[in-house]
Amino acid sequence: HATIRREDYRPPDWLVPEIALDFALDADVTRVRSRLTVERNGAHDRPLRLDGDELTPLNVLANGQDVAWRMEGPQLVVDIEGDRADLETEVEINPAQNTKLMGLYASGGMLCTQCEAEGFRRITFFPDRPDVLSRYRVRMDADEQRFPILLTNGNELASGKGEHGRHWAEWEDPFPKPSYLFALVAGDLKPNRDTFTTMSGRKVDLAIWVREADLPKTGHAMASLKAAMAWDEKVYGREYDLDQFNIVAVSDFNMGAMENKGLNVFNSRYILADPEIATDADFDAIAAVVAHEYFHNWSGNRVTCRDWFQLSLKEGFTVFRDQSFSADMGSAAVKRIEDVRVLRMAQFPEDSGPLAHPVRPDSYIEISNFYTATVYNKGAELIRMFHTVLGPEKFRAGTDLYFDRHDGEAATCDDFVKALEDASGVDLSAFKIWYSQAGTPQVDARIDYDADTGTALLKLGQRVAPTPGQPSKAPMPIPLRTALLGEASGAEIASEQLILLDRPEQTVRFEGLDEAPLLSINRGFSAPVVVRAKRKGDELERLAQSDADPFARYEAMQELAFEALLAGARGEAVDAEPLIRAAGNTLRSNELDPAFKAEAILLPTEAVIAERMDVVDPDAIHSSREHLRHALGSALMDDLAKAQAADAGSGADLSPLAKGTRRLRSVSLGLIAGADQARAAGLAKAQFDVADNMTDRQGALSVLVSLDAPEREAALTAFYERFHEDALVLDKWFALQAAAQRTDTLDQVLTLAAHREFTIANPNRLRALAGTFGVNHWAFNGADGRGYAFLADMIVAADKLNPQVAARLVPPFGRWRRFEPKRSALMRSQLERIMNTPGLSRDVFEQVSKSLA
Ligand code: DPP
Ligand code: ZN
Repeated sequence: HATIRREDYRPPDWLVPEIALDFALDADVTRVRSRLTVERNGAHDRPLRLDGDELTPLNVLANGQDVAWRMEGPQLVVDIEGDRADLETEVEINPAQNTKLMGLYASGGMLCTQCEAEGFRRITFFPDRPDVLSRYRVRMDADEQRFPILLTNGNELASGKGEHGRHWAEWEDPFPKPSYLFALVAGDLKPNRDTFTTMSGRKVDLAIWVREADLPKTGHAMASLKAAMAWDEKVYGREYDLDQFNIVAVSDFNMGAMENKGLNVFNSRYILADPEIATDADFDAIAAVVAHEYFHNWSGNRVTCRDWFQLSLKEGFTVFRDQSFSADMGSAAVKRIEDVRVLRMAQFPEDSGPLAHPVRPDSYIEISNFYTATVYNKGAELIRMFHTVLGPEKFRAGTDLYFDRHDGEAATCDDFVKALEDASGVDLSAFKIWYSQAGTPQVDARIDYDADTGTALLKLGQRVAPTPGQPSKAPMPIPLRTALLGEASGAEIASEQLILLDRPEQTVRFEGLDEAPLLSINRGFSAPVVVRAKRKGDELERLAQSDADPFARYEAMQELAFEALLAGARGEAVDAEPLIRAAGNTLRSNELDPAFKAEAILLPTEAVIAERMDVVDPDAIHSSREHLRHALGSALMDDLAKAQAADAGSGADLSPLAKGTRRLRSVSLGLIAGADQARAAGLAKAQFDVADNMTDRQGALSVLVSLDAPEREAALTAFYERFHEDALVLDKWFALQAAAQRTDTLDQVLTLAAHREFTIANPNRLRALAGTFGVNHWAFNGADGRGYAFLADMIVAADKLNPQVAARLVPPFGRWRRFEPKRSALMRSQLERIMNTPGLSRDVFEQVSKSLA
């Protein structure tokens, strides 16, 4: 399998300013005829090379004449006379047998496409790279009864009836776009229609297309879309540019959603919601993903990527944009905590393991493997640092210039930074190392205080551990929002400043202090780093109580929890009292909102604790965490019971207060269960039984699944009977059981894998069972290695159908070097078993070979 390198980038030999596609659609045999207008790009005599994947040309014509052509591997190669030609090809494809879900495929009776990153080459021969931008004209022809709705990018020009019960439609997309943004949908769909009037007064027709029965569940997605359109006008000055905007929900989808120009295609889990079937977190995720895909219309579509190494140009920026949108729609503080939690759970392990890569990778074997937390979430943190350093006005001037300068172009990460620099007059060149250097920096901080002179010296140091291909690291610019609090007063005695740590070691001096300082550093998580601060005895407890920055306050609670958890995991004496006092004060506070309280008392996950251990012993980590849950639960039982009993009102109330109250209910229930299983089982079953919403129901069940109580089976059965016909809710039923903290979780997962409703062909179902189990730290890492064997079996089986989704299951194995020797060997042998499987895909090969390297 060949490695593609960023340094090998060359501009395309041939451009394709126009393409006309003609689809005779059918589930089993779809005929695709395409006519490309090709133009030689620069002076050269190289042939036209068109990418194909599992395609056989039935017919190739140049300027209407037969022409000599050849296949070189999967590529169609044609020698073209002159600098311009019309190149026609014809192929037949089989959507029903397309289990990779890339290109044109069938899902639940409809036909749909996924082309990012390299799926268009499975539909027709084309230079399938993002720097070839074309104007598309598309004709679709299909059986009217089976496929009454025909959609593609842009605007519809004409439609009509054909013979033999067929009908057709012709569309045109006026905006040149790369092939990865092409989309087509044909099916029996019904629209939820609405309109949006843009800031310049243009009316846009909006439609969300779903199966008729799902129409009542599209209201939240539509409201989110309209909010996102208004927000992008207000915050970024970006207006929508077509007369229509269509979204289609499909139930078989590799990703979350896809930003195809004017025709977003969504995994149905990010569209369909009502309080009966969707949790508050689902509602929030829908708003975020709808906004994300909409925001791509500018950050990704109008300005696209030159090559796939620049993926973070659109993804990091667009994640930052959707995070800011969600922050503005609800509690910014809680949103920031959630985003950092995701970063720590998904990105930090990536950055410290064998699959570590920079935000702008240098090489890949299969680009699908680089839709990662590093490219997305660390990429967003990088954009956030630009925003922090420049301030909102200069940042906005920079993005205005970026969109203006590169509209209609395929740009690079360097182009983005250059636009920020040119608009702001600020030199950001030092920050570019964040694009190229992998690994999470560790910042060490210590304060030396001299009471006589009222002076404090903040001593900072940084280092980045080696990552694959990058044995030695350079210092990085790390912006740290920092303040000092008085040890006695708790007041801010040195107001917040932005410290730029850009050398290996640095000292910052504070003067005129009249009391000993406490250090509040990396407020708001201003840099994506690990901070190790040398703390005084009760410093964390004081910060947890007094810090005015909500993130720093949360962080102090997390650090208190870590101190206890790590001591327990190492077999040392545990002092849980500081955390118990801080959590008690948090629960009893009249100022803090319930959503913040829930975040603050939530213990770090076992996988995150493992990240902090030199040698991972999952049993020791699990028992340490269980002990701490027990200690917290017993000490705070009354406060927790009160929070669990709090009335959140109607399940239809999606206000921040109602959502926060529900969240705190279930988090409290989890801690109660740590101390008193029987009491928790009773409370959980009651919460489950009276619930009028999925948040309370799922929250109760997520606690019950780990208990040995009759209520467990009763609730699981009731849940199944009520919801088994709803695929998205059934996914929850599978996932909840795969996440259970029990000694028999693997056995239950094996039983579920044989359940008649389980299938590896549906990505959501596979992720619900195998994906969830893979991140169930204690169960997956069972000492006998059967968990490893199960996941390896799943990867091998899924790889035969859908390599992209199979490869996503590999990362938990990448931790093998960190584990105690027995588990380490067991994990490694499963990786080797996968590696030795005949016919392994490029996707899984890359992830497994890198994990073993
Ligand atoms: N659909 C994916 C996303 O929006 C890839 N573009 O992030
Ligand atoms: Zn995206």
